[in-house]
Amino acid sequence: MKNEEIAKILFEIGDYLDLKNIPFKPKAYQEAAVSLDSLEKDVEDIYKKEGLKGLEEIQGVGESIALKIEEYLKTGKIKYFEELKKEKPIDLKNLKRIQGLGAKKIEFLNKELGITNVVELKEAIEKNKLKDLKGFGEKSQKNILIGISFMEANGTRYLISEIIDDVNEIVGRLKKIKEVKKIEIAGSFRRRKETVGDIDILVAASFPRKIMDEFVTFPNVVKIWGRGETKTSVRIKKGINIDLRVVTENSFGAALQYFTGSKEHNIALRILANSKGYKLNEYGLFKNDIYKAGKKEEDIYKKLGLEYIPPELREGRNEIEMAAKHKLPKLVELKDVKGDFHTHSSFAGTNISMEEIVLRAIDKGYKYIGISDHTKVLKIEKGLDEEKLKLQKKEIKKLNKRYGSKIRVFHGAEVNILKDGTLDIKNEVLKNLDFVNIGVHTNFKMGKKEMTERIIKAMSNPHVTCLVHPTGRIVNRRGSFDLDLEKIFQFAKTNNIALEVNSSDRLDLSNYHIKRAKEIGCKFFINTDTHALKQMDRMEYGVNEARRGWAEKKDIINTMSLKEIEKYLNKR
Ligand code: DGT
Ligand code: CA
Ligand code: CA
Repeated sequence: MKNEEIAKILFEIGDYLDLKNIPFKPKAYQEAAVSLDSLEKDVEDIYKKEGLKGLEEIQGVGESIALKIEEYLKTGKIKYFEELKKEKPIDLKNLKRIQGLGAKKIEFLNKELGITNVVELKEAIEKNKLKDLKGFGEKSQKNILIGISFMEANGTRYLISEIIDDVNEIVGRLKKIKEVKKIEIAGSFRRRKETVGDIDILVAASFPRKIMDEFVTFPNVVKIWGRGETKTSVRIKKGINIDLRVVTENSFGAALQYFTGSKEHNIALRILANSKGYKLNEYGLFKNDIYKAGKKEEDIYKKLGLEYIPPELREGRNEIEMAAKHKLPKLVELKDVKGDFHTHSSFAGTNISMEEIVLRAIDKGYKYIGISDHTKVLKIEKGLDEEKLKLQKKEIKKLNKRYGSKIRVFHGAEVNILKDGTLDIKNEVLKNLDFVNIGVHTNFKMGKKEMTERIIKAMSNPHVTCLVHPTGRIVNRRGSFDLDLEKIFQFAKTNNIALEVNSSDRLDLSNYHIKRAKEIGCKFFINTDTHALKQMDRMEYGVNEARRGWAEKKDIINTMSLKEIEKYLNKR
């Protein structure tokens, strides 16, 4: 699907127009980009079937943008975009990834200091040049530098959601080669790590050369790093590298184990194997040079006296010790999830109506669904005030009447935690909501003590159900608040406040924190934070993160039956 790549370009066109101080147009491009990115149909299909007219029916796409999409589909380029880039040779894409830098500031830095890319920006900061600029200063100079380091440290890794379509496409093509007997994705992808550095694909086959020959000609491949009998490495259009390894069927399980990693897990496993008189490598498990296992991964763990260890747990924490005692958690699964408590509707400004959310939830087989629009202070969307929440309550009642035999709709909100720890909706209204999510959306930069007190104060409100995206981090874009999480977790446990595992690019809480919070005894919601219908499907990423945090079904509140969850919510 080309939806995403076109959306990215439209977004960038908006940015360049913004730089040029052109009114209205930037927003139009960005709206079209968001709509294209969340579109479920393949834009190329739409164009093939319905032509330009079909494109114009996409929300936010008018004639001029439709023509540009057509041009891209036909030529792989948009001339207008190329010209804009030429006119303003600024590396907007990377500069914008730095936290705290928007188009306006970038334009200003370009005008004042001639900065066109990240390297030049860094040099300017090193020479202390930003500190005396209007609108910047010492503190913001420091923050920008932190933003650059964060980007540099994280920039070359990809979220699984960003690359999954490409990976599936390649695996699909490999499967079609008839010599391929078995195929698995190994590495960090199989461990469902939140970001992956490269993709490791493992194939069992007897004629590796034939497979390598075809692999390097796949349409997505843009560069060949190395090509051998058993291993070939390429780069695909998305920018990520793929290692393809071909092994024999007898070694497939051992190779899968080895290349799944993590390195730390493998080292610990090898030490255990040695202590039991075995030798373990990517070809198999051997005793006195005699092959004992290796065809199936499970057999290796079994022979070593271990319970099977799911890939998500293989991080070299204490999984081997627990597997030896047969005490691994029974990890939560996607199919255990019976509803979603973080969705944003058109009632507060998204493009999806409450009814669409409900229908989609029914479609997914959910037993219940929570609507949780933003409140007042948040101006990005039209944050709801007390009066609007009351109106929304009536609408939700209607939905429950209409769809009550299939699903229960819960009315909630995502209420802002203000700077002083109070909430931006009055208690008398909070009281009447079915659930109350609270989250920090403003004033991110606070001292650790202050921020911790702020959040704890907010959690002290008796109507609160769940603290959403507790640390504020966004993978690859922004670090977490300065926060005493241990305190927050203790308080949440004592006061029965749930914590969110947010399935969007936030992945917040992260797996380390989930594991720790679980040890303390906290409970969680896994939510999608949906702003576009398609995003309701990203529940699996939150489930992945929860699994990596050793969470079981009983730790996750939205795996309860409808009856149980009604009781749970009523207890507030
Ligand atoms: P990534 O790609 O950075 O997201 O992380 P991984 O875990 O996929 O790492 P990668 O692609 O370098 O290697 C894949 C797996 O191969 C890794 O998880 C474990 C195994 N492996 C690689 N190098 C070594 C090594 O030096 N020793 C051991 N024991 N295992 C290794
Ligand atoms: Ca890898
Ligand atoms: Ca690799």
